Amino acid sequence: MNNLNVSIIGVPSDYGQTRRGVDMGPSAIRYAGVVQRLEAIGHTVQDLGDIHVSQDHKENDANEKLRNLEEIVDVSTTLANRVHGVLEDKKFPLVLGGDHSIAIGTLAGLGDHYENLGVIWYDAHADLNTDETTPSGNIHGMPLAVSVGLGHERLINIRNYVPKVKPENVIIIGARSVDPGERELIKEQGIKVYTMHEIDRLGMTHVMEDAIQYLKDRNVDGLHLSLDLDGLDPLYTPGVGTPVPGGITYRESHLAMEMLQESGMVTSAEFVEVNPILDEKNQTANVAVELIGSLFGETLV
Ligand code: 4U7
Ligand code: MN
Ligand code: MN
Ligand code: MN
Repeated sequence: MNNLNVSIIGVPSDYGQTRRGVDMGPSAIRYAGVVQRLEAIGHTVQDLGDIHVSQDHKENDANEKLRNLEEIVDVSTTLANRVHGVLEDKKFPLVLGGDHSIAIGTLAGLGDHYENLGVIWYDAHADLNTDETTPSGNIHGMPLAVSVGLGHERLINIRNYVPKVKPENVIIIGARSVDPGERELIKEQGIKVYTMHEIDRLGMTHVMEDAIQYLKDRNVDGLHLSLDLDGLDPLYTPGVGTPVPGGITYRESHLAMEMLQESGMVTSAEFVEVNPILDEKNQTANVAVELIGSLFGETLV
Protein backbone atom coordinates (compact mmCIF):
# COMPACT_ATOMS: atom_id res chain seq x y z
CA MET A 1 0.00 0.00 0.00
CA ASN A 2 2.54 2.55 -1.16
CA ASN A 3 0.17 4.47 -3.40
CA LEU A 4 -2.70 5.48 -1.19
CA ASN A 5 -4.75 8.61 -1.58
CA VAL A 6 -4.23 10.26 1.79
CA SER A 7 -6.44 13.15 2.94
CA ILE A 8 -5.03 15.18 5.81
CA ILE A 9 -7.43 16.91 8.21
CA GLY A 10 -6.05 19.29 10.87
CA VAL A 11 -8.06 19.81 14.07
CA PRO A 12 -6.72 22.84 15.98
CA SER A 13 -8.64 22.18 19.19
CA ASP A 14 -7.40 22.40 22.78
CA TYR A 15 -10.86 22.23 24.39
CA GLY A 16 -10.32 18.75 25.84
CA GLN A 17 -7.85 19.96 28.47
CA THR A 18 -6.62 23.16 30.10
CA ARG A 19 -3.14 23.81 28.67
CA ARG A 20 -3.11 26.09 25.64
CA GLY A 21 -0.83 25.31 22.71
CA VAL A 22 -2.03 21.88 21.60
CA ASP A 23 -4.27 23.72 19.12
CA MET A 24 -1.03 24.48 17.25
CA GLY A 25 -0.30 20.76 16.84
CA PRO A 26 -1.50 20.55 13.21
CA SER A 27 0.77 23.46 12.19
CA ALA A 28 3.75 21.92 13.98
CA ILE A 29 3.20 18.56 12.26
CA ARG A 30 2.83 20.20 8.85
CA TYR A 31 5.97 22.26 9.49
CA ALA A 32 7.79 18.99 10.32
CA GLY A 33 7.06 17.92 6.73
CA VAL A 34 4.23 15.41 6.85
CA VAL A 35 3.07 16.00 3.27
CA GLN A 36 6.56 15.70 1.73
CA ARG A 37 7.27 12.61 3.83
CA LEU A 38 4.20 10.80 2.52
CA GLU A 39 4.80 11.91 -1.07
CA ALA A 40 8.39 10.64 -0.91
CA ILE A 41 7.01 7.16 -0.14
CA GLY A 42 4.81 7.33 -3.24
CA HIS A 43 1.45 8.32 -1.79
CA THR A 44 -0.82 10.97 -3.25
CA VAL A 45 -1.61 13.53 -0.58
CA GLN A 46 -4.34 16.10 -0.34
CA ASP A 47 -4.15 18.46 2.62
CA LEU A 48 -7.74 19.49 3.37
CA GLY A 49 -6.48 22.12 5.84
CA ASP A 50 -7.88 22.65 9.31
CA ILE A 51 -11.52 22.29 10.26
CA HIS A 52 -13.09 25.36 11.83
CA VAL A 53 -12.65 25.52 15.62
CA SER A 54 -14.10 28.50 17.52
CA GLN A 55 -11.63 30.42 19.65
CA ASP A 56 -13.87 31.73 22.43
CA HIS A 57 -12.24 30.16 25.45
CA LYS A 58 -14.20 30.70 28.66
CA GLU A 59 -12.38 31.64 31.84
CA ASN A 60 -14.62 29.46 33.99
CA ASP A 61 -16.66 26.66 32.57
CA ALA A 62 -19.83 26.02 34.55
CA ASN A 63 -19.61 22.33 33.76
CA GLU A 64 -16.72 21.16 35.94
CA LYS A 65 -17.10 17.50 34.99
CA LEU A 66 -17.27 18.14 31.23
CA ARG A 67 -15.18 21.20 30.47
CA ASN A 68 -16.05 22.90 27.12
CA LEU A 69 -18.77 20.37 26.32
CA GLU A 70 -20.54 22.60 23.76
CA GLU A 71 -17.34 23.44 21.88
CA ILE A 72 -16.33 19.78 21.80
CA VAL A 73 -19.74 18.69 20.48
CA ASP A 74 -19.32 21.30 17.69
CA VAL A 75 -15.77 20.25 16.77
CA SER A 76 -16.68 16.55 16.90
CA THR A 77 -19.69 16.98 14.65
CA THR A 78 -17.74 18.93 12.01
CA LEU A 79 -14.82 16.52 12.13
CA ALA A 80 -17.02 13.41 12.01
CA ASN A 81 -18.76 14.58 8.85
CA ARG A 82 -15.44 15.52 7.24
CA VAL A 83 -13.89 12.12 8.05
CA HIS A 84 -16.95 10.29 6.75
CA GLY A 85 -16.76 12.27 3.51
CA VAL A 86 -13.11 11.30 3.05
CA LEU A 87 -14.05 7.62 3.36
CA GLU A 88 -16.89 8.01 0.86
CA ASP A 89 -14.31 9.51 -1.55
CA LYS A 90 -12.30 6.27 -1.03
CA LYS A 91 -9.40 8.16 0.54
CA PHE A 92 -7.37 7.40 3.66
CA PRO A 93 -8.15 9.87 6.48
CA LEU A 94 -5.09 11.11 8.40
CA VAL A 95 -6.21 13.37 11.25
CA LEU A 96 -3.78 15.71 13.04
CA GLY A 97 -4.62 17.03 16.54
CA GLY A 98 -5.30 18.80 18.66
CA ASP A 99 -5.89 17.17 22.02
CA HIS A 100 -7.25 13.62 22.16
CA SER A 101 -10.90 14.73 22.58
CA ILE A 102 -10.88 15.04 18.78
CA ALA A 103 -10.98 11.23 18.56
CA ILE A 104 -14.66 11.49 19.52
CA GLY A 105 -15.26 13.11 16.13
CA THR A 106 -12.85 10.95 14.16
CA LEU A 107 -14.43 7.72 15.42
CA ALA A 108 -17.96 9.07 14.91
CA GLY A 109 -17.01 9.61 11.25
CA LEU A 110 -15.50 6.14 10.86
CA GLY A 111 -17.81 3.83 12.81
CA ASP A 112 -20.81 3.82 10.48
CA HIS A 113 -18.67 3.24 7.40
CA TYR A 114 -17.60 -0.20 8.67
CA GLU A 115 -19.48 -3.25 9.93
CA ASN A 116 -16.80 -4.20 12.42
CA LEU A 117 -14.16 -1.51 12.95
CA GLY A 118 -11.05 -2.24 15.06
CA VAL A 119 -9.16 0.41 17.02
CA ILE A 120 -5.60 0.53 18.35
CA TRP A 121 -5.24 3.15 21.09
CA TYR A 122 -1.52 3.92 21.52
CA ASP A 123 -1.37 5.96 24.74
CA ALA A 124 0.03 6.23 28.30
CA HIS A 125 -3.61 6.63 29.38
CA ALA A 126 -6.76 4.59 28.81
CA ASP A 127 -8.98 7.62 28.04
CA LEU A 128 -11.88 5.65 29.52
CA ASN A 129 -13.25 8.20 31.98
CA THR A 130 -16.84 9.43 31.91
CA ASP A 131 -18.36 12.53 33.49
CA GLU A 132 -19.03 10.27 36.49
CA THR A 133 -15.47 8.98 36.99
CA THR A 134 -13.28 11.84 35.70
CA PRO A 135 -10.73 13.14 38.20
CA SER A 136 -10.09 16.26 36.06
CA GLY A 137 -13.23 17.15 34.10
CA ASN A 138 -11.06 17.15 30.96
CA ILE A 139 -12.76 15.51 27.99
CA HIS A 140 -9.43 14.39 26.44
CA GLY A 141 -9.52 11.72 29.18
CA MET A 142 -12.87 10.40 27.85
CA PRO A 143 -12.77 9.75 24.08
CA LEU A 144 -12.37 5.96 24.21
CA ALA A 145 -15.25 5.61 26.70
CA VAL A 146 -17.41 7.82 24.49
CA SER A 147 -16.54 5.77 21.39
CA VAL A 148 -17.65 2.51 23.03
CA GLY A 149 -20.90 4.25 23.99
CA LEU A 150 -20.28 5.39 27.57
CA GLY A 151 -20.54 8.94 28.87
CA HIS A 152 -22.57 12.08 28.26
CA GLU A 153 -25.37 11.61 25.75
CA ARG A 154 -24.35 14.66 23.70
CA LEU A 155 -20.92 13.08 23.17
CA ILE A 156 -21.96 9.50 22.46
CA ASN A 157 -24.66 10.54 19.98
CA ILE A 158 -22.54 12.42 17.42
CA ARG A 159 -23.88 11.33 13.97
CA ASN A 160 -26.70 9.60 15.84
CA TYR A 161 -25.52 6.04 16.41
CA VAL A 162 -24.00 4.27 19.43
CA PRO A 163 -21.40 2.80 19.84
CA LYS A 164 -18.83 3.83 17.25
CA VAL A 165 -16.73 0.74 17.99
CA LYS A 166 -17.37 -2.46 19.94
CA PRO A 167 -15.33 -2.55 23.16
CA GLU A 168 -14.01 -6.03 22.29
CA ASN A 169 -12.53 -4.59 19.05
CA VAL A 170 -10.36 -2.10 20.97
CA ILE A 171 -6.72 -2.62 21.99
CA ILE A 172 -4.86 -0.17 24.23
CA ILE A 173 -1.05 -0.21 23.94
CA GLY A 174 1.37 1.57 26.31
CA ALA A 175 -0.93 2.19 29.29
CA ARG A 176 0.79 3.20 32.54
CA SER A 177 -1.55 5.80 34.10
CA VAL A 178 -5.00 4.30 34.56
CA ASP A 179 -7.59 5.73 36.98
CA PRO A 180 -9.76 3.53 39.28
CA GLY A 181 -12.95 4.03 37.23
CA GLU A 182 -11.06 3.17 34.05
CA ARG A 183 -9.78 -0.09 35.53
CA GLU A 184 -13.34 -1.15 36.24
CA LEU A 185 -14.44 -0.30 32.70
CA ILE A 186 -11.58 -2.29 31.17
CA LYS A 187 -12.73 -5.42 33.03
CA GLU A 188 -16.42 -4.84 32.59
CA GLN A 189 -16.19 -4.04 28.85
CA GLY A 190 -13.57 -6.63 27.93
CA ILE A 191 -11.15 -4.14 26.44
CA LYS A 192 -7.74 -5.63 25.58
CA VAL A 193 -4.80 -3.78 27.15
CA TYR A 194 -1.06 -4.17 26.72
CA THR A 195 0.39 -2.10 29.55
CA MET A 196 4.08 -1.20 29.86
CA HIS A 197 4.39 -4.42 31.86
CA GLU A 198 3.50 -6.57 28.84
CA ILE A 199 5.72 -4.47 26.56
CA ASP A 200 8.67 -4.96 28.95
CA ARG A 201 7.96 -8.60 29.49
CA LEU A 202 7.03 -9.84 26.01
CA GLY A 203 8.74 -7.22 23.87
CA MET A 204 7.05 -5.01 21.29
CA THR A 205 7.36 -7.64 18.52
CA HIS A 206 5.29 -10.15 20.49
CA VAL A 207 2.79 -7.51 21.62
CA MET A 208 2.14 -6.33 18.06
CA GLU A 209 1.95 -9.88 16.68
CA ASP A 210 -0.67 -10.71 19.32
CA ALA A 211 -2.57 -7.47 18.78
CA ILE A 212 -2.75 -7.95 15.00
CA GLN A 213 -3.78 -11.60 15.35
CA TYR A 214 -6.46 -10.66 17.89
CA LEU A 215 -7.99 -8.17 15.44
CA LYS A 216 -7.77 -10.68 12.56
CA ASP A 217 -9.56 -13.28 14.70
CA ARG A 218 -12.27 -10.72 15.35
CA ASN A 219 -12.64 -10.21 11.56
CA VAL A 220 -12.34 -6.44 11.66
CA ASP A 221 -13.08 -4.82 8.29
CA GLY A 222 -11.22 -1.60 9.10
CA LEU A 223 -8.52 -0.58 11.58
CA HIS A 224 -8.06 2.86 13.06
CA LEU A 225 -4.82 3.86 14.81
CA SER A 226 -5.30 6.58 17.44
CA LEU A 227 -1.79 7.55 18.50
CA ASP A 228 -1.34 9.87 21.48
CA LEU A 229 2.28 11.09 21.44
CA ASP A 230 2.38 10.66 25.25
CA GLY A 231 2.40 6.89 24.62
CA LEU A 232 6.11 7.32 23.99
CA ASP A 233 8.46 8.14 26.85
CA PRO A 234 8.69 11.93 27.40
CA LEU A 235 12.40 11.58 26.67
CA TYR A 236 11.41 11.30 22.98
CA THR A 237 8.18 13.32 22.95
CA PRO A 238 8.40 16.04 25.64
CA GLY A 239 5.88 18.31 23.91
CA VAL A 240 2.71 16.78 25.38
CA GLY A 241 0.32 18.04 28.06
CA THR A 242 0.23 14.96 30.30
CA PRO A 243 3.65 13.25 30.12
CA VAL A 244 4.12 9.99 32.05
CA PRO A 245 7.62 8.55 32.56
CA GLY A 246 8.42 4.91 31.85
CA GLY A 247 6.99 4.92 28.35
CA ILE A 248 7.47 3.24 24.98
CA THR A 249 10.81 3.94 23.28
CA TYR A 250 11.42 5.57 19.93
CA ARG A 251 12.58 2.31 18.32
CA GLU A 252 9.74 0.25 19.80
CA SER A 253 7.31 2.78 18.38
CA HIS A 254 8.85 2.56 14.91
CA LEU A 255 8.67 -1.21 15.14
CA ALA A 256 5.00 -1.03 16.08
CA MET A 257 4.28 1.26 13.11
CA GLU A 258 6.27 -0.98 10.74
CA MET A 259 4.35 -4.05 11.88
CA LEU A 260 1.04 -2.25 11.39
CA GLN A 261 2.17 -1.30 7.87
CA GLU A 262 3.14 -4.93 7.20
CA SER A 263 -0.28 -6.13 8.37
CA GLY A 264 -1.93 -4.09 5.62
CA MET A 265 -4.90 -3.60 7.93
CA VAL A 266 -4.78 0.09 8.85
CA THR A 267 -7.49 2.15 7.13
CA SER A 268 -7.27 5.46 9.05
CA ALA A 269 -5.02 7.14 11.62
CA GLU A 270 -4.76 10.13 13.91
CA PHE A 271 -1.79 11.67 15.73
CA VAL A 272 -2.73 13.79 18.74
CA GLU A 273 -1.58 15.78 21.77
CA VAL A 274 1.43 17.49 20.09
CA ASN A 275 1.89 20.78 21.97
CA PRO A 276 4.64 22.90 20.37
CA ILE A 277 4.68 25.36 23.32
CA LEU A 278 5.78 22.59 25.69
CA ASP A 279 8.19 21.13 23.13
CA GLU A 280 11.91 21.40 22.40
CA LYS A 281 12.66 22.50 18.82
CA ASN A 282 9.55 20.80 17.42
CA GLN A 283 10.95 17.42 18.48
CA THR A 284 7.52 15.91 19.22
CA ALA A 285 6.03 16.90 15.86
CA ASN A 286 9.18 15.56 14.19
CA VAL A 287 8.73 12.21 15.92
CA ALA A 288 5.07 12.19 14.86
CA VAL A 289 6.11 12.64 11.23
CA GLU A 290 8.80 9.96 11.49
CA LEU A 291 6.25 7.51 12.91
CA ILE A 292 3.81 8.46 10.15
CA GLY A 293 6.63 7.59 7.72
CA SER A 294 6.97 4.08 9.17
CA LEU A 295 3.20 3.55 9.36
CA PHE A 296 2.85 4.46 5.67
CA GLY A 297 5.63 2.22 4.42
CA GLU A 298 8.94 4.05 4.63
CA THR A 299 11.82 1.56 4.85
CA LEU A 300 15.43 1.96 5.97
CA VAL A 301 17.05 0.67 2.78
B1 4U7 B 1 -4.85 11.87 27.12
C1 4U7 B 1 -6.53 11.66 33.29
F1 4U7 B 1 -6.75 11.93 35.59
N1 4U7 B 1 -6.82 10.24 33.28
O1 4U7 B 1 -8.88 11.83 32.92
C2 4U7 B 1 -7.84 12.45 33.15
F2 4U7 B 1 -4.84 11.30 34.90
O2 4U7 B 1 -5.64 12.06 25.90
C3 4U7 B 1 -5.55 12.03 32.22
O3 4U7 B 1 -4.50 10.42 27.12
C4 4U7 B 1 -6.11 12.00 30.83
O4 4U7 B 1 -3.63 12.63 27.07
C5 4U7 B 1 -5.09 12.11 29.71
O5 4U7 B 1 -7.77 13.67 33.24
C6 4U7 B 1 -5.76 12.24 28.40
C7 4U7 B 1 -5.91 12.03 34.63
MN1 MN C 1 -4.98 10.09 24.97
MN1 MN D 1 -22.01 6.93 4.37
MN1 MN E 1 -2.38 10.18 26.92
